[in-house]
Amino acid sequence: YCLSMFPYPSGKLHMGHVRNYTIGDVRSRFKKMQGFNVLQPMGWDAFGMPAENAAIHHQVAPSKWTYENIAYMRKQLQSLGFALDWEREIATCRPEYYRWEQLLFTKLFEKGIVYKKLGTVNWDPVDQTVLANEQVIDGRGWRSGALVEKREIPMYYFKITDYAEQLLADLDGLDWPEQVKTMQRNWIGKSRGMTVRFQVAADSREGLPESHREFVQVYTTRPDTLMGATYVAVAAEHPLAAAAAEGNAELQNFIAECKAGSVAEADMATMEKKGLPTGRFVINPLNGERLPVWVANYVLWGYGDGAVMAVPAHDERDFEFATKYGLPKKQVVELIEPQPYNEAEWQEWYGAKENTRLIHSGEFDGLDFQTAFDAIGAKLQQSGAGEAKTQYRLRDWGISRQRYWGCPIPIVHCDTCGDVPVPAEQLPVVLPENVVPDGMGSPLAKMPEFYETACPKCGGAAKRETDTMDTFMESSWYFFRYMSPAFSDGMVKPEAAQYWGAVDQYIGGIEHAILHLLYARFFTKLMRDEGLVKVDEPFERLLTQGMVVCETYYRENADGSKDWINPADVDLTFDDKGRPVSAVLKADGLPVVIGGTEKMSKSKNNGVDPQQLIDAYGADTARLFMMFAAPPEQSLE
Ligand code: OVT
Repeated sequence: YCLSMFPYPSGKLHMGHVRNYTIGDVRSRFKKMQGFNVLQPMGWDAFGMPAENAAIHHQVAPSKWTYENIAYMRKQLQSLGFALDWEREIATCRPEYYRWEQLLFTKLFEKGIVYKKLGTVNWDPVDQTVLANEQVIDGRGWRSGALVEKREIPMYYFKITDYAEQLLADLDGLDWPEQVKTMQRNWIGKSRGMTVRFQVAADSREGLPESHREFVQVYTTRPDTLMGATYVAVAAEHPLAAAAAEGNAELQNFIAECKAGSVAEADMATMEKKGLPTGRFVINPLNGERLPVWVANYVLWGYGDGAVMAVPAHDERDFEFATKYGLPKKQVVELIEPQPYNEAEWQEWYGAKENTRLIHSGEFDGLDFQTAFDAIGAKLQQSGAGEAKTQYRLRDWGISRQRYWGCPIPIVHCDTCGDVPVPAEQLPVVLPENVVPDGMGSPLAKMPEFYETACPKCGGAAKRETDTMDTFMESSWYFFRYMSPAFSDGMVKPEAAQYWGAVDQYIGGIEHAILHLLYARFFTKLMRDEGLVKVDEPFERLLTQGMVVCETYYRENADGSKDWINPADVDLTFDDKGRPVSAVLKADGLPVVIGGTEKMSKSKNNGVDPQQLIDAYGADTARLFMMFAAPPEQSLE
């Protein structure tokens, strides 16, 4: 079973596709010539925002746009002569496909593996719509330009955290690039650490709710540095922050600012760290020291306890924060071969856990990391101030999207019976096609003919869920569907699943190293636990192909902005090593600037259309070029 990642039907094939599918075809042919019975299917990852965006721009229904793109791209793939089994073609936007995803969803909902909770989304107050993270540009909606707000709305989640340990452990047995396995390990982020409770000082309890009156609880992977804690930082949403903000306008404004900020993980990592003191204090359980509590924008609510202990001397982020706000740094770990400790500048070894010993830590002085971890842990446990805890960085997977072009979530909301999963015999919940979204709100939520229904339990008037699923849902099991694409009794025919097992060779871009590959692994385990398949892992071997890159060309405008020029519109002169030395625009013969070599993209307008290559030189030449010009894992010019 040789599989290349199936394409989004975005319009026409690009060089990344041609490369991906050529590599797969070569591999398939090789195994065929060795006498294997090879399965090499193709299909379409057909739901998603590009179809909705096209609909908004060109006033065409997402379904029409999608089916036309599929027809065109299928023709292109056929003209390239790939040995694909077209009888197994699937499109994920077809009810015959997504009904099985809906069935699995309802079964998992009944088991509690799918559940509902409040989640935070980006809200565009002008377009009255939820925005995906990539639709928020500098804190503003991409269409309206309005300042984006955060909103809490009910959403459905998959309990992927229940599978964190398996997802981590099973990586060891996979024949995958080590780099991809490392990325998955880091994403899952298993850590051994400790829960520590700092008592709230007697004079700092005013206005605190019962649940948070006694302690501020934190999680740390470095309990050995507890004596070096110099402050505690809490999230803007923490009850202590709220209590401290009573009558403190500055703090109130700061809290509001934090709450409005981005929820995207990438933004959290790069944003400027800011904070304000609350005027409240907690007590270090190890030495009784009084520590100030700060509100900080880098501490997330809904992530652990929404509070962290800060050890500026041994944590780079705390170091940065303490330097900025003049908070003390207290060194409590030193290298066994001592090095001078400089309070002004961070050194790599400050965070070290090896070849170190504790200092300025009283009875724990001289201990190495592990001994200190255990000894401090025992002491905290004795006094009830903490205990060891293994934690994962992985969060549950929120799959609700307030979008039209996606798989409907098969839930009915009934005032009497609550959230009722749609019974199997009433599936699929069909997405109405031929709808042209206008970018304002969710189209399904404006269609009573879709959402008005009867409760499957009590028969009373009820309302269908109008959110659709994350498109990563469809790509999490398509490789099983290819095994029996027309099976009308479930996701996959048992005999077919038995025969094909797992994908032997999977091929695709490195951009899917984390999410797609993790979700597909998770789905495989869910399907296994439902008795649908027998394998633990979906992809035995993985090849991550390199990027297709090209020079960029541009002219600079008076205001410093750049007009990117497509390589097809440029004439080049080369040096004796074949490197381009000068470039002119074909249209006017005047020079253009040669920029760097970068991944082909729309934004840099440096994509070379593979169709031109095929038309000029033929499919064989295009394919041969893809294979010889660079090793598959490396970038290709
Ligand atoms: C191309 C690969 C992809 C993937 C496959 C399909 C691109 C490699 C990066 N439906 C999902 C998807 O990714 C997969 C699903 C399993 C989740 C380029 C890009 C530049 C190409 C370019 C040229 C000109 C203009 C713009 C871009 N890459 N390398 N070079 N679908 O349709 O996007 O990772 O394996 O084939 O890609 S997909």
